[in-house]
Amino acid sequence: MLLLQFSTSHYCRKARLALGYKRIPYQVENLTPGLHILKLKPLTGLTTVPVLLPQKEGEPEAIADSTRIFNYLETYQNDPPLLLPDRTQQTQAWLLEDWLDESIGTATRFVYYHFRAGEGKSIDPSFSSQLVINIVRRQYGINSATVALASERLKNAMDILSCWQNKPYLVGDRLSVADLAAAALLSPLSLIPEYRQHYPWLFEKIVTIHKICGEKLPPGLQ
Ligand SMILES: N[C@@H](CCC(=O)N[C@@H](CS)C(=O)NCC(=O)O)C(=O)O
Repeated sequence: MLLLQFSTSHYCRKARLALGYKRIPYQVENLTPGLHILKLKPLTGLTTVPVLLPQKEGEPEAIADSTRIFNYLETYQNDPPLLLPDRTQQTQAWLLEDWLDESIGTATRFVYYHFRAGEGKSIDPSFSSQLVINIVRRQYGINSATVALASERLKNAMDILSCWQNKPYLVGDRLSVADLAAAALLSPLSLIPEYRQHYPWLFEKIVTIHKICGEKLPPGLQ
């Protein structure tokens, strides 16, 4: 299998956690932001990574979107499962996964790129890094007002997810799509001191899940 990705994307990390959890061998191809559209548009009709290419006869040519990749991997190899046996719990896990994917992963992006352009500029002040950060900020409309909204959304998310502190998994008694989505989509916050100070439990969970999945720890937690 081949995973088309941006090396720094938290949505690509989400797909890698699932591949790692299932111990499915795969390779990655790192696309260049901007040029990625030329490759992705004809393949999937979309412009986003991750995209998984199973490269096997009888399998789809390309699967775009991290949630679809979860579903595909579950049918490709269901052991160990990403889904929970109890229907009600699995519904809860999908609801959390969707909320993390559509709302919280985006809020993380806003807060992270704002940090990297200001207080966290020293992490990589190089011209090329700051250029990419500024292109992303412009692409997504990241500014003080939208970052304030995203920060509030993240604060709310931390309250909702704080139940995780007292149990190993977000839903049920084994790892699910909800845990993988949370560990990946909140991982960019590992570089931001304010989040590290206020929510140490979150980063312990992120480390644990990365270890379970055999995935390299995100920057800030290595
Ligand atoms: N919901 C999508 C989101 C993927 C996404 O936003 N990917 C970003 C990188 S983090 C991307 O490819 N952006 C490039 C673009 O939109 O052209 C998923 O789960 O795969």
